Amino acid sequence: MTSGSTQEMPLKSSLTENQSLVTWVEEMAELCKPDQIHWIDGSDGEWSQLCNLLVAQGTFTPLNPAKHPNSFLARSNPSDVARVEDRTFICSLRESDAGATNNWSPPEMMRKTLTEKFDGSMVGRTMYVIPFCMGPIDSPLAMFGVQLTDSPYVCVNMKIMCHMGTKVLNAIGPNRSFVPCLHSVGMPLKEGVRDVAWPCNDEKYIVHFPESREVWSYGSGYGGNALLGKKCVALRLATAISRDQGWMAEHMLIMGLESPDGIKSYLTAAFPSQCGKTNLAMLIPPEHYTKRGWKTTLVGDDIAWLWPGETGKLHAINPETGFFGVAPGTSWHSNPGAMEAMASNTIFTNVALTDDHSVWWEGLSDPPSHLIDWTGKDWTPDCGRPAAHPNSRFTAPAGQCPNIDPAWQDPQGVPIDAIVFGGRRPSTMPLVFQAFDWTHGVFLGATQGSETTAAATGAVGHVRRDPMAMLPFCGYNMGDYFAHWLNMRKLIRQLPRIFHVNWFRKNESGKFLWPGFRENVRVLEWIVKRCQGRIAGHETPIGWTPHFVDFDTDGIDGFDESQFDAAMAFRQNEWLAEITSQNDFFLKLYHDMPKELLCQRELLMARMA
Ligand code: GTP
Ligand code: SPV
Ligand code: MN
Repeated sequence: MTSGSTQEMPLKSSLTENQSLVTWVEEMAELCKPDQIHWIDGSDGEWSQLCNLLVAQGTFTPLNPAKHPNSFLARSNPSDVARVEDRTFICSLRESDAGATNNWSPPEMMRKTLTEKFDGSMVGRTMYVIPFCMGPIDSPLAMFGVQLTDSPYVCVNMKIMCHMGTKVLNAIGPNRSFVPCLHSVGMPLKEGVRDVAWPCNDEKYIVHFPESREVWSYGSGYGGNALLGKKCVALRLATAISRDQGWMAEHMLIMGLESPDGIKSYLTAAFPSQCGKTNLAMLIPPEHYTKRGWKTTLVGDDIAWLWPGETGKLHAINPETGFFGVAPGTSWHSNPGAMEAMASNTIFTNVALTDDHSVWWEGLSDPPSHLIDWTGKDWTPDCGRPAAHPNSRFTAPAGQCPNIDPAWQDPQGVPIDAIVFGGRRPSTMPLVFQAFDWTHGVFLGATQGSETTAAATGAVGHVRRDPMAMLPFCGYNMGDYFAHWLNMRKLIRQLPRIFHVNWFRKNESGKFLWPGFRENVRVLEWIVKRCQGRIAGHETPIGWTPHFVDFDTDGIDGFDESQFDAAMAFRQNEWLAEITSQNDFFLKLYHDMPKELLCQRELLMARMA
C-alpha cells in the first residue's frame, strides 16, 4: 500500500485518540492493501452516497420511489445466499471449549491461514471502518466493535441494523475496548480483474476467537456471514462473555402483550432460523382480540440479551436496531407490521423485481404475469422456478414497525414473564405446553428440534436438534451453555415461566393443524394467563397443556374441539420415538451434558411409564 494512493491516507487518526484502534486499522490496512480507507460517519448523506455507489456498481437496483421510497434491491451471487455453518469456526484455545457442536481449529493455525487469505484481499477496493455498538449505547451491556470491510453493501446494512458511525466512535473514546472484526468479500481487484455486482469467494471462513474477542470473516457478503455485529458479535462472542458475567445472549424475539385489564407482560421466544420469530414479534392481533383490548408491542425479532434486573425478573434488551427478516411468506395478511416496517428506507436482497420496479416474493400476493427473478432472469408463473430465493430478506429500520414498544431502546430493558421455545415439528409437539419448572424448561429448550430451513446452506426439511435455537450461534461448549442456563436459576429472584409451542404440526394429509400467524395471539393469551396464575393447566407427562374451555377459539373458521384436540394431543407412541431420537444428541454431548438434564430425561420416561 502506498500512502499516496488515496486522499484518505495517512489514516484519519484525528478522528479518534484510541491508539489501539488506530494501530489495528493501520496493521490491517497493511495486510489487506486497500486503495483507500473510509471511516464511516453513519450520516444519512453518507448512506445515500454509498447507495448511489452500489447502484453505479450494479449491486443495487433503485426501487420505484412512489412505492418504496429510498429503497433498493440487491441480487447476490447464487453461491452466497445464506449462512455457511460448515465454514463457521469457534477457535478457542482449547478444543473442549468449542465443544462437540462447533467446528474448531487451533487458533494460531487459523490465524496463519486467515492472514494468508487476507493478504492483499482488498487490493483495488476501499476499506471501510465501521465503529458499531450492539445494544443501546448507554446500556450496561452495550458491546462496542469496529468492523473493517471492503463491502459498501455491508456498510449500508449495518447502518440499519445497529448504532454506528461517529457517535459510536466518540463513545469508544480514547480508552474503551472494542471487538475487532475484519471482513473481506475475498475478491481483490488485481490487474486485469473486473469487478462484479456481488463479489465473493468460493472459499469462506467465518471465524471467532472467543478469548481474545475477535471476528475474522472471509469470502461472503451475505447476512450473518458479513454483518458481523449480528450473529458473530451479539451471539457467538456474547454467549462466551455472558457466561463469564452472569447474563445470557440468546436467539430470541422479545415482545410485549397487554391484556384488557391493562397488565403488560413481556415474553421472549427462541425459534430456529426461519421458524417464525419475526412473524410473532410483529404480530398484530386479529380484530376479535383488538376489540377486546389486547395490544402487542415489539422489542426485538432475532436476538435478546437477558440479565437479572432490579425488579428481580430477567430483563431483556434487543441489541439490534433493525430487522434482517425473511421475505417469502410475508404479506399484508400474514404480517402487516413487517409490511409497514419495510415500506421505505429498506434494502431487499434476493427477492424478485416487478415490471414497475416494485418487489415480489412467494406468499406476498397472486403471482404477477412477469417478473425478473432473484438471479436476474425473466420469470413467469409457469416457469417452474421460485421468483425469490427462499432465504431472501429485507433489511428495515426497527423504528418503522408500527407497534414498536416505547421501551425498545431503554437501557434497563423490559422485565420478562415467559420464555417460549419452539420449532418446525410436523408431528409429536403439541401447539403449546408448559414446563413444570425452570430445570424442566431448560430440558425442553436443550432437546428442542426443528426442520432445517434455507437460512443456512445444506439440506432443508429434516428434523435436527437445535437447542434453544442456538446450535449455529453458541460460541462455546454446548454442555457448558446448558449448565449456564441451569445456574441462572440461582441468580433470578422471579423466574420466568417456560413454554414450548409448535405452529407447524400437520394432519395426515400434510395440512397445518393450526392457522398460525395472527391467531398465535390466542396461544400467547393462554401463556400470559398461566404466568399470572389465573387458569389451571391440564397435566400430561410432558407438561401442562390448555383445557379447551380456557382457550379462546372464537372466530377461527371451523376450529372446533376436535381440531383443538388434534393440535394439542400428547401421543405416547410419538413421544417414545422422540426420546429415542434424542439419543444421538445426548451421545454427542455425553461428556459435557449436565447431570440435571440426564435426570430430566429419566423423569420424563418415568412419567410416561
Ligand atoms: P431468522 O430471521 O432466520 O432467525 O428467522 P425468524 O425466526 O425470524 O423467521 P421468520 O419469522 O421470518 O419465519 C418465516 C417463515 O416462517 C415463513 O416461511 C413463514 O411463512 C413461517 N411462519 C411464521 N409464522 C408462522 C405460523 O404461525 N404458522 C406457519 N405455518 N408458518 C409460519
Ligand atoms: C438467521 O439465520 O437466524 C438469521 C439470518 O437471522 S442471518 O443474519 O443471516 O444469520
Ligand atoms: Mn436469526
